[in-house]
Amino acid sequence: MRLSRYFLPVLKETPSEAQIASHRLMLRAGMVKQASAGIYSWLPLGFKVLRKLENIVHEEQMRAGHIPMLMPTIQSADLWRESGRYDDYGEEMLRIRDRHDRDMLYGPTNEELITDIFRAHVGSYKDLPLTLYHIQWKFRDEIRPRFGVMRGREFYMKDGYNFDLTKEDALHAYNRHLVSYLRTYERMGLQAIPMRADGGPIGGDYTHEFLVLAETGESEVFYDSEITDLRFGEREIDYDSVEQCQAVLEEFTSRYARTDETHDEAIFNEVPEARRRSARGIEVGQIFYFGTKYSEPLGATVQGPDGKPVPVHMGSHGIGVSRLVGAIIEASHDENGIIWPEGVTPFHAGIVNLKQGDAEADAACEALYASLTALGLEPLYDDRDERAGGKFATMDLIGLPWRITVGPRGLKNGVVELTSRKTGESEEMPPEKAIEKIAEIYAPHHRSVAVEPMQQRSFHTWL
Ligand code: P5A
Repeated sequence: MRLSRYFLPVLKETPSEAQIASHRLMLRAGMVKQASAGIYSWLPLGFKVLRKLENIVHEEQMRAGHIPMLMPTIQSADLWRESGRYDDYGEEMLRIRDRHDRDMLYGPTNEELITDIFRAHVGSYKDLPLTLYHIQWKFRDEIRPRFGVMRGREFYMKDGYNFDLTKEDALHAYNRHLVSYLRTYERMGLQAIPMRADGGPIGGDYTHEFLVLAETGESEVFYDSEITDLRFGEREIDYDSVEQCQAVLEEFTSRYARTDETHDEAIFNEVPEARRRSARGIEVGQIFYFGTKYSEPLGATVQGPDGKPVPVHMGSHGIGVSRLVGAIIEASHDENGIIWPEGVTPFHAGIVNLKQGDAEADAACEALYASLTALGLEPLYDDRDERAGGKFATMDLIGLPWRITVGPRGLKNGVVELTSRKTGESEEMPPEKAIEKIAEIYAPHHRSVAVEPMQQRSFHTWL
């Protein structure tokens, strides 16, 4: 993309309504624009990051064997009356009446709708296990929407639902989600710690939230500092293996880590004092096991091996995709702007032409642009007729991990400059070498998805 042809409405001034860094930077970098309280338009740069996160979520869900679909945003109130949640959900539910006076609502979550689909189409235990998911906009009429996309009213969520014959099978689905979430967040450059939490309006008393530690986080958390040393890393996992998934769950949840809702001072005090931490965190996901809470009232049963109908055991599992954009920035920025982790950056590298209009500099930039593009990478070329300082400030603000600076003086010596946004370190090298380095850096993020051929096909149709 050439910046002269892009739509990147960066702001010079810091918007006064933004209280935290991620909100400020998303507005300044022209990623979002508020449409009304807690509701945002995603401008091209923000939309690109949102799509990158969405793709990572799809890849990791399919890798775990979960099946993508799409449910609507508007739901009928009738199903929610069947589960008893229509009245329970309270003011956060946006209720709508259509022209026929039917009660509708903008879905805050989809347990009822998916259970209705299940009961209509699945009748035998032989069709289990089954996990369906979608990534769709949700609406919660939060009393205090704030911090930009972090606590929105309209927000983008991946929500998945597992259906199993027994509690044991459903707990495997729970563990499988925990493993796939650990992978998902690490690919986004984040450490998200699973912590025992409260079921809230979704229900069940077995649930973990995933928290990114950050001073500006809305949740108060208590944990054993040892937990921050754990990494999922590159390990291979068989998602069908009950033992392997259970082992990961045990590794990541055996140390004390709880949100304030479930915090227990007496148990916490058993952790050696030097390792006891209380801090704040951003909740970027939550997994639940709630048994037959929805399947019983909605009559979602299957015929068991003995021919008798049994209600299925269920759980639901959510990732806050739009909130993650803010969480990543909160975890990765400095005084000059955003610093995107390589796995989610909207463009792979920026090209800054120090002397637009100089034949040699223009030609070198065009050649770099063409080479990066040919490698399947997306460069952002600042081809505007602006002074160098302004171009650098924009690149720092929008946070691309790598910048190639091209100027007539360097070109005389056959070099360009490659700069890391994270460390600020620059190195001069011939243009071909810069391309080679960037290609090497991004190679791991371009790995093909190791999923079944069938799933791989459906995955590719997503891109
Ligand atoms: C699990 C999936 C659920 O709704 N039902 C379907 C379950 N869980 S949850 O914890 O309530 O939400 C899942 C994740 O969505 C994000 N989230 C939000 N993001 C932005 N603005 C909001 N107002 C908001 N509310 C929830 C969180 O990341 C949460 O973990």
